Amino acid sequence: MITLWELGGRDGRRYSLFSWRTRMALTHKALAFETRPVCMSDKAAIAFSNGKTVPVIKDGEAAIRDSWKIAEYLEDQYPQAPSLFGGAIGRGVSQAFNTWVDRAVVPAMLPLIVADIHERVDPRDDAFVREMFEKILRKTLEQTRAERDEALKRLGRVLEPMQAALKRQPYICGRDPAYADYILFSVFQWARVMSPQEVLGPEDPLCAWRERVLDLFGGFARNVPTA
Ligand SMILES: N[C@@H](CCC(=O)N[C@@H](CS)C(=O)NCC(=O)O)C(=O)O
Repeated sequence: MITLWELGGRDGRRYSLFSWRTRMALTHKALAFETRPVCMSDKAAIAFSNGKTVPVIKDGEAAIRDSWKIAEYLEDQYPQAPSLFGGAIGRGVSQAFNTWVDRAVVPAMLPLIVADIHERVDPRDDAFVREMFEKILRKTLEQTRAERDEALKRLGRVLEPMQAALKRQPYICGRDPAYADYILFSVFQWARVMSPQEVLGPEDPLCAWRERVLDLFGGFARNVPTA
């Protein structure tokens, strides 16, 4: 049994976007796992990983931190299970996509939902989360709330290439979903779990794609506590 350490929010919410990549990867590979919710401010709980971020997994004696490293570990350790990358080229393209999502999509989503996130974190994380995000964004959470319309437009501009791609194929990975889908999906699941705002219009091809991913594995990602 694999153990996954991830962020726990109010009312059982699991909101770490990077941990959602790992959740989806483990489920794609049909690997059994249990989860341990941790507070963002509780670095002692994950000190064994020699780092300060989740996700972390433990598989037997192996402890792995960082969602990308975990995906590579699972692919290499469990080659008989359904592939996350579809070979060396797919692994390389997925790594490039991971970098684009982390550097372009995550920063575009953050200001839109950060105030809602703050309202739903574990109360013990309240001050830690406010301080961290206000430092990153160089503005108060209240300011981000006032600037949401602009943030939503910016997110739409960043996502336009994916809207175009998903008009041509049902998944980021083509005919069937795999790890690159979970990379992008994690950003929308983060929003879905922590913010009551709808960030995608009903006509957006990304909306239909998100619904398809939510339906995967018997509704694994759909049937969780959300905002
Ligand atoms: N590149 C890392 C990023 C992990 C990350 O930033 N995780 C966040 C939660 S979603 C975290 O643990 N933040 C705590 C902190 O920065 O103190 C990955 O892909 O796993």
